[in-house]
Amino acid sequence: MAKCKEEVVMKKLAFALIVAVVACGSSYAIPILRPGDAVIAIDTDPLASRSSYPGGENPTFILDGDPGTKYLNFGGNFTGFIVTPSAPAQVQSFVMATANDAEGRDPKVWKLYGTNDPITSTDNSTGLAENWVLVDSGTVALPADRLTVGPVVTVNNAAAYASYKMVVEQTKGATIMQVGDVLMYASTDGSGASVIGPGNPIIAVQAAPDSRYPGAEGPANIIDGTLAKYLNFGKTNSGFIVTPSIGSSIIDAFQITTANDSPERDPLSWEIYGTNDAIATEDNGQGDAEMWALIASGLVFLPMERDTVGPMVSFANGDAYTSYKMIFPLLRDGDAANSMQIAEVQFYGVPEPATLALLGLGAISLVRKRRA
Ligand SMILES: [Ca+2]
Ligand SMILES: [Ca+2]
Ligand SMILES: [Ca+2]
Repeated sequence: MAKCKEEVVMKKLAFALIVAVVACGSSYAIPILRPGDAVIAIDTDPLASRSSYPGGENPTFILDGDPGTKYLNFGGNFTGFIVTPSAPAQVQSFVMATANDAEGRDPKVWKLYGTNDPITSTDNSTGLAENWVLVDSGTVALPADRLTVGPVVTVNNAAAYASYKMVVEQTKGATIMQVGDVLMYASTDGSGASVIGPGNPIIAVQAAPDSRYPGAEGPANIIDGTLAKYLNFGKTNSGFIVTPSIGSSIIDAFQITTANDSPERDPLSWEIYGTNDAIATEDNGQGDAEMWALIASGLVFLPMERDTVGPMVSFANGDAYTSYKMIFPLLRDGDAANSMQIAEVQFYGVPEPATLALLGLGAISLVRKRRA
């Protein structure tokens, strides 16, 4: 663990990019992350259920043909239901009716799954106990009007299934999901009788990633150059994936700036992984859609002071990567914290030669040669 000498040279490049050059052995380490780099939030914990509903707003109320009674799930995005029609059916369209209030809670992005397994998932579980086939997915444009039947949504489905799972991946924006009624049809145009109705077995489910952040406190804030923070309610094992626009690089140090409040939310342990794969993980995903190599891990003792740059943490690494994944398995006080948060992160390292030329850093070596 060779400690870098910090900021030996400051160079202002022609295009006004200020690069702090850090002498690290015989090589030059520069800040690798820049505002605007592609960055997403992740949490490596498994999918979990936070599904719950009021007793008088349980999922059976979407089967009663009365939009005035609704199913409301406090879990919000990724909540839904598993329903078993009286007989296996080939669902090829569905219709939803809006509930009485709060348009933001309406379903927007949906996924429909089918199974022929007996349903063993329990109410308010993840609904993953069966083998599910993704039938189709899309967006439903429910009307702003309340207690109103929405458009017929066609489902591309070639098979009959004994049970269906409808998941609302996104509401219209609220952190609660609700819907007045749901009807499913064997026809493609909503004609005929609904294949689901009163008396069919139905349970509430949610299989949600642990990663989630407030709209104004997203992962882009870790490289925005300001004290605006990134906060993830996933707490432990949350983090980010970043693809530096600087290109392929070899990193061997990082520095974290603490956020404005709540020191218990500060990272305590860290892991950094590298990949040369294109990033396929979605924002708020589990960060496992690529092949990752562990570069280094350890503890970081961040200052109690808020909005403060922490220590330079160095590690041994000789491998170049195009993207990095950093997660925080432990927080300063994970029991007291409701989230993980940091204001800034910077990686230090050496860009690949092609990138160095692009940055004009060849000029720096020339200057040094003349002095020698
Ligand atoms: Ca109803
Ligand atoms: Ca920031
Ligand atoms: Ca977590």
